[in-house]
Amino acid sequence: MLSTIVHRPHGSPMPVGIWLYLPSPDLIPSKALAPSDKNKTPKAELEQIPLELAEVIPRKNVGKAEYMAKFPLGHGKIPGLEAPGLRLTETIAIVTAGLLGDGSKEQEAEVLAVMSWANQELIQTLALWFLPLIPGFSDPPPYDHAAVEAGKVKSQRLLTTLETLLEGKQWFVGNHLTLADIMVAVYVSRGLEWVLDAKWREAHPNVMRHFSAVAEQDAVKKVIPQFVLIEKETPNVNPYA
Ligand SMILES: N[C@@H](CCC(=O)N[C@@H](CS)C(=O)NCC(=O)O)C(=O)O
Repeated sequence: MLSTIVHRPHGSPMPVGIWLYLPSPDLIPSKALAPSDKNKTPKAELEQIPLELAEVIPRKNVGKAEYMAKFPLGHGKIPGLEAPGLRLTETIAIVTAGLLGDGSKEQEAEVLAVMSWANQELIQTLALWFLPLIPGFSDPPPYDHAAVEAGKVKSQRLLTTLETLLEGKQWFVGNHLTLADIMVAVYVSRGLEWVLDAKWREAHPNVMRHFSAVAEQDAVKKVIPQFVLIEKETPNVNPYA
């Protein structure tokens, strides 16, 4: 299983006693972290990295003050990683920290490119669409009907690109699962939970084939046994009105 990930040539295992600050189990996809294995993420599972997860939901004021004091650069956005002598925010830094083994520079660069696109473009754009429609936050993001519509249009454009890129391809880079696949699939899952409904899924077979292939990996299933897929797109209505 370890060989399916592109590794850093000079990496070393992360020491024990790592805390990864993630959203609460009542937010998907982290929801699934709770019942099966509270102390893992798919990447940690694949790489046998011991982790302890701390729940933080800044928008619900859960652990927010402590989190912000520990990770000022994060400005209340998760994730954050704490290890002996190390406090990190920024997803790309966190998921690439502690990778082991060897891997070609070319593939590593390709994996990083997809991860950066997923992290900076895909999830941030998708969030413009679905985040303001999520009920139950004590500190919700501002709702603006036109901004949500614009986020939807922009998301659809990115997802069309994803659909095209995945035509005839099982994995993003090379012939194996990499962190790029996990990251894209987990970010797509945020959309699937709230806005990418049954009709959308039918129209995007390549994205869904890729998503299912990642979701069916043992290491992913162990941490996220069940992704939540919405049947009907959450309408663009202020849930706090
Ligand atoms: N640049 C940061 C962005 C992190 C980020 O956007 N986190 C999202 C969750 S995936 C978040 O905390 N969103 C809550 C919000 O926007 O209020 C990174 O790469 O880690």
